[in-house]
Amino acid sequence: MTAVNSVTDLTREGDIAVLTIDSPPVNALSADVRNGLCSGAQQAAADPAVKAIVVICAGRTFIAGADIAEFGKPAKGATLPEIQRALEGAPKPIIAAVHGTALGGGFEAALMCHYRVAVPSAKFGLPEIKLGLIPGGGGTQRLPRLTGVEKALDIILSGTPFSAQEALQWGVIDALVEEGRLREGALGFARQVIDSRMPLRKIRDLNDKLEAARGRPEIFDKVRRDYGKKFRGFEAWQSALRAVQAALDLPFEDGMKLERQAFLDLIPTEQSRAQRYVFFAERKVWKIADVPDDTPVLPVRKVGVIGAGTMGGGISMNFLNAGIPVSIVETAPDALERGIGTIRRNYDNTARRGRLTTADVDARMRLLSPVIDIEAVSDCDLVIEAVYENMDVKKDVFRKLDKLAKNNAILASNTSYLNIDEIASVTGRPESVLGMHFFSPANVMRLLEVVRGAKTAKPVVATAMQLARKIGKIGVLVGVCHGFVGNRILHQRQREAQKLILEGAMPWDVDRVIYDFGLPMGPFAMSDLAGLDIGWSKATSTSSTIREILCEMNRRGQKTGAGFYDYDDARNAKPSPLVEKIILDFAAKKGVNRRAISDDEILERCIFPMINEGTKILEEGKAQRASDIDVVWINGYGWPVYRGGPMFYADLIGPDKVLATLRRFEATMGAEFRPAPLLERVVAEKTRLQDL
Ligand code: 3H9
Repeated sequence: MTAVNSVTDLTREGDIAVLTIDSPPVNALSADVRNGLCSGAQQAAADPAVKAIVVICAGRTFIAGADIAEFGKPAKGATLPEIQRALEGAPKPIIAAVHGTALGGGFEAALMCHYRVAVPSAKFGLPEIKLGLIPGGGGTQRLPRLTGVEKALDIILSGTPFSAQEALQWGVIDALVEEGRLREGALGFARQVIDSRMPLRKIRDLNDKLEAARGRPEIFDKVRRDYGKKFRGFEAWQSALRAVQAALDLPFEDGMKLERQAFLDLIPTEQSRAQRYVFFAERKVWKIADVPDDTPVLPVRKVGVIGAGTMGGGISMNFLNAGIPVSIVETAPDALERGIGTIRRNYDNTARRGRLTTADVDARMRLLSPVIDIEAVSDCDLVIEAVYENMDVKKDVFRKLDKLAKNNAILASNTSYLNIDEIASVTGRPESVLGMHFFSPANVMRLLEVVRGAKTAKPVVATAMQLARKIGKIGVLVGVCHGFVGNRILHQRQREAQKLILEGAMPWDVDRVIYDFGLPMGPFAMSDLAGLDIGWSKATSTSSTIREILCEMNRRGQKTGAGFYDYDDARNAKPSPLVEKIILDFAAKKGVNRRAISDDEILERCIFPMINEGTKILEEGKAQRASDIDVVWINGYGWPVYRGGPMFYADLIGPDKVLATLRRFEATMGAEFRPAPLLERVVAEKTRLQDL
């Protein structure tokens, strides 16, 4: 064995050279890996005893892409054209042997090889679009030549990996080899290449699939239609379309140049910087300063869910999907039946869309035990309370759970605002209590706030985080405070939105600004969707807010066909002249002198207090790091990923600007805008919020 460099070595098996890359954790194409790949291939090619070369990776995966952490830094090491010359231009056949995930630049390197083999569990993909980029190593030029333009566009724009079986079917790989025996399989394939004198197959020379798409602009029109909505606000996808178009229109080398330039142009954009930041942020959330990775976790074999309402049902589905049995508890049989019916219907709908088989649905439903008696959760390892949001009701449930739950069971509350420590205080085991705050719809939304109480034990925290991962959520550890991280910040925006419509804006003005900023909907459309009557009661309503007035008029949101907006039968929203009048009358009654409010003010009034609240949360230690706050807002509230989350966004526009604006607002509108001392410090020290 010869070491090519610190991460690559070369061995020989008879007349076949094996170039192995070993750069944990994911063999990303760092400068060292690029150098090793390049010189290793050159050395093997120069060896007269070698007739074919296998490129393979050690560890858990084939090259999983470029090293994202290197982007934006001065270029070092072998360039892509050099790698291309060393692989595709090699005078001897090169075979890529793939296991794990061949993604991005890793997949592109495999496409530079003459042949590809993979184990059945391998996956392939071009996820660059998720980083605000396009493939920059020839993916947009080579893939369409293999799969055809339509399939390639789908792979590039969705960024979703595909299986080795699909790769074989679409002509992306040449053979599947036995699982666990990649090296032997690849060597066997190489032998065949040598013995049958198979040619040096270069994808760049293939033309048939491109020919089939030439003169068919409707392919691109359809993709624009299909992806237009998904990519609202995103920039990179247009470059991806142009690059694939170039594969059709330009000679290969010119297409490569166009792709490369577009890739390089995207690297420094705010969108790509934000998306790369989010990539790392979503991986940092799992790291908890004082709960090391080796903290023991408690086995969770069975889960109890108290409450079969919308939240309880959605929460249960997460565990059923992961194969964990659930006992779901309601006090009344009809409520229980309704809850179970909703779960069944949700699954049936998914099956109708082809995303589950009926057998899958049945298997999940078999794991669900509907029960009336709370005693039934006494054998559960985790019990999640999802009852009415009221401290007394919750305390009552926890008193019962304390009596009947087994030793060491984790007792979790799904509260969205209430004090976990107070809830824990009614039990004799506060160390086993924590919050698991799911977001509605709980079976769909990716975010889970794991709320750590003052006494929550470390293994309990570690278990909740591990479970989050197991059920496909992104778990973010937060501390006890009103509304935790997400809703506490949301409150700032909601308050300003309400003030703005009194001062001069209309709900649809505020919503338009927030929507155009990139969120899925504005605060008023969101209220209409959720129902204006959450927490409202007719008995105590005194027409003291616009919301109360609307509820009193039975304008309670989409479900009643009217709220801040009027809705038609298809639930399309229209600005309501009646609501406009209600707002004007209400403002007049309050003696408010309405004024024109600019879109800029709407945005700053809604967003800057959120940023300020984020820094307060950090000051108080209720979130571990600024990027966790961003992960919460991206995954729980639809903050556009291309703006990186509120804290990252503050850095983009400048913390000094945020501070100055808050000070100006404070001077005219009061203490709600008073800047957090931490924000002042960041500005004074010229540091970044995202690094907190
Ligand atoms: C690209 O290739 C551009 C080209 O077209 C043009 C130029 C050639 N770079 O996710 P995990 C780290 S763009 C640097 O927890 P899993 C990650 O931060 C790139 N670091 O594991 C984490 O570090 P830590 C296209 C990376 O098993 C550790 O590895 N490729 C990279 O759940 C483990 O990661 C992609 O976008 C990277 N490329 O999933 C693929 N990838 O331990 C991105 C991972 O310190 N990667 N790390 O927290 C993934 O999708 C997943 O990481 C993967 C493994 C599926 C590979």
